[in-house]
Amino acid sequence: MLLRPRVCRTTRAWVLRLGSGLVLSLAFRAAPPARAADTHPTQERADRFLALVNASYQALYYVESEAQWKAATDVSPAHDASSATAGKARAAFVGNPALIQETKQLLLLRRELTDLTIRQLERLLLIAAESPMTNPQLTAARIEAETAQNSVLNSFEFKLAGKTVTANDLDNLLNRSTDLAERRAVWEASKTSGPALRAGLVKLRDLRNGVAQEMGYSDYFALQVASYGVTTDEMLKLNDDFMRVLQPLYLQLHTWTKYKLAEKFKQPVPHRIPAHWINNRWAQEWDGLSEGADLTPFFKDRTAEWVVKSAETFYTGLGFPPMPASFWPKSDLYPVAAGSPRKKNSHASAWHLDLGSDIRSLMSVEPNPWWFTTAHHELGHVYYFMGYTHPAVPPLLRNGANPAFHEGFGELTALAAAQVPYLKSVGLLPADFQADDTAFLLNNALSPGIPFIYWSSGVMAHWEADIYAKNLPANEWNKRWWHYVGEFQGVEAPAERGEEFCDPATKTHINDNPAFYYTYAVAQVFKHQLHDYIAKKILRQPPQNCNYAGNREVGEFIRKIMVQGQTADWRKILRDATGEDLSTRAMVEYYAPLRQWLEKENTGRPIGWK
Ligand code: X8Z
Ligand code: ZN
Repeated sequence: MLLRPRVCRTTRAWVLRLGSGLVLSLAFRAAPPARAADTHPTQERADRFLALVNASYQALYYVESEAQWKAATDVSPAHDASSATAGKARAAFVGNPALIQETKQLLLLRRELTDLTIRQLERLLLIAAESPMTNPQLTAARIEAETAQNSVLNSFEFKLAGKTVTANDLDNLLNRSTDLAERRAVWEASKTSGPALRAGLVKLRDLRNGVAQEMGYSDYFALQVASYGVTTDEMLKLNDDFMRVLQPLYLQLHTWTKYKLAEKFKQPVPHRIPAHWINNRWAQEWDGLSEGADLTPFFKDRTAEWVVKSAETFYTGLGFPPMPASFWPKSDLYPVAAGSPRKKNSHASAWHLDLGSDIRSLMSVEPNPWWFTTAHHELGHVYYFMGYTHPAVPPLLRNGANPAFHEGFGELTALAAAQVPYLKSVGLLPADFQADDTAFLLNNALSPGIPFIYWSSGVMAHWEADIYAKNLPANEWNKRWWHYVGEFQGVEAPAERGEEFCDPATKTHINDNPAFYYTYAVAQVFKHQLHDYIAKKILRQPPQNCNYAGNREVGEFIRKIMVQGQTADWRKILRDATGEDLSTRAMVEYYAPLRQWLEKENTGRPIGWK
């Protein structure tokens, strides 16, 4: 949990049975293994050290991941206790002061080391910084507090009118209810986990900051952005730039949406959109408003199993191997049967348990468009795990080039699977389906598309920076949260929300993947760059209307990025693949045709909420 908390277990893995010719045939260019005759003594020292560290890290990682998997899929005091114990065992190794000291000493001699070696050592310091045993009491306290928080989060029971409801139930109700009183009750029920999680989060803020400070970081946010090689201010500026560039489109979408919702609910047009009018519990995406692109009816005869299988077919069609056979029996893919006492985490995640071939996903898939998208996202992670699991990538570097690459592959998969020609080719849409291109582009812009940026780059990034980097007093947390929701998203709570609620804590990541969420915004931008390249340069089709299905050249393009894992700087990997630095260009171009349409629709309406 501590290394890379649970949402997408992007750091976990090892020697996948490279069953596929595809993965084996890689033209992988890592640093060549050093030969005894010409190896410098410092390099030899580092090689011996890293051989031991990689093997032990991988072994302890598996023990911890297995314990965390049990705790997340079947919450119980015994599973929590095992998870905390396994976490402490791993910390005792990766955070060991002798290990930290040797890593630092070797890094002082970096001129005598290969690039691959330096990358492993730097990564090791980041891993150690999550659980530094220079302060064993602090690290143990953090592990215990993280475990306790996950236990509350994963076993929380939502109640609606006195009855227990699942997260899927809440989402399904918000998707279909047109009764504002009912919607408000559902929305309020969805916020009841906040007070239960508040005390734990207050405690964790201090423990996380304390742990980060132990290794010289100013705070926990600074430690997390270090995996991109940037500072907190640089990361916030990057995200603010995304919002600035997309602002004209967002204001048009916001205006169109509030008029649409006011009409739907027969209400006056508000300045800001009431949160319970939107289907998503946090208004992070605005589903269900573009009727011409509603795929719900096409899932009527589909099963949840088909949904997951279709995501695997997306990849096998591109020339990737099937997932390891153990994925199916070991994963936990579907909702817990009604009436079962078992409690499991309700948020989708992908896990690389042994940094090898034990790859699993935790979901609660139902046959609907939302889970179709999410299953494709999760399998994007799975195929990245598989891609960088080979001998040329040491376990320490079996990870996304940066965290946004991982989320970006998930989102790229989801975007590609949302294209009309693709949906026809897999038979979800009938071959003679007459698509309204604008409706589909609008749907994409609403979910996840553009509002998501104001949620991720705006509310989530700034609020977490405030609590970690600026130590915002806990009695101001909820006020600041709703201030940002109003400022960035143009959304408001149905009524005043006092400090007792702790609404940010209702979002999974705030608890179990802290100071990470800006990653999803960077992933959106990155996803569009890859998609733009694939559509224009490989498929030679319009990015808004293209079909990846069965194209081996697309598979090869994706694979070449995936196989590198974290063995090269992410900026170089991106530039080598697309010829570009990180840029919103492709994202802006993707939605350009929609902006004109929205401007026409919004003629005469006041734009925005200020
Ligand atoms: O958490 C996720 C994935 C798992 S990494 C399902 N996502 C974010 C969220 O749900 O808030 C995907 C996009 C945003
Ligand atoms: Zn993900």
